[in-house]
Amino acid sequence: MRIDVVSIFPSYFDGLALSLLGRARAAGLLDLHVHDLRDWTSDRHRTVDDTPYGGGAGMVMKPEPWGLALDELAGTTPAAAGRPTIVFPSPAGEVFTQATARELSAREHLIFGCGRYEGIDERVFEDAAGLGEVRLISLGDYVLNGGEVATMAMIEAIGRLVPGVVGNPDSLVEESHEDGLLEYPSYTKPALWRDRAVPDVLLSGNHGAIAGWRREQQLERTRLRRPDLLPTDDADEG
Ligand code: 6GU
Repeated sequence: MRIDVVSIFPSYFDGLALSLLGRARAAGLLDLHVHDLRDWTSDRHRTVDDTPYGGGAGMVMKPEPWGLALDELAGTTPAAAGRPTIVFPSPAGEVFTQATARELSAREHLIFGCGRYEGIDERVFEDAAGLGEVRLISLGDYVLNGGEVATMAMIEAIGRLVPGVVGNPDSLVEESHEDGLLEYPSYTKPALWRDRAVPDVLLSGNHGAIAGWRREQQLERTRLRRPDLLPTDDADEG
């Protein structure tokens, strides 16, 4: 998979050289390129923002550098891949979930456009639709200062689903959100720590009982912490 990121703060993405994703990049599984939006400006001050038409607080990102950047990067889509998917992190977008991560992990070429200030001139999104599939995606209902941290989160969630990135694929299936429920609690040695014992069933060697206990724990935690994730009880309706 090829991933391009456009940002006015490219050093935010230095962390992608670390750990699992760093290893995936070194192994050639993830071809990640980070770009400075100002490289597509041509004025002496490398200007990327201006005041909003219609007035209001803050600044808006100018369309011209974005248009040039996206034209150029869409031209780097691997020949076999067709058109890129262009993601603009935005609190006004669709909410990112594990299903979104799974969907985007199957793409050959992702381009992330990180906005700052009050956002990007709306025509950039319309214009980019001529280059590929445009997605405005939010991490959730709170406000960040720009798209960089959201892009980091999305790249990590997407990248670990690319085949080969996570060494043992079994470890992908027993996680929170993969089956629509929160993950069961985990324990390791010692069996007794600060007067707290590991649940007996986990020491029993009874695999059926362990699987049953883990399922109950998943349901109970999901009921307590994230009841919105549980299937609705149709029997109560109509
Ligand atoms: Cl994707 N961007 C910004 N600026 N704020 C956010 C967000 C994205 N998701 C949640 N808050």
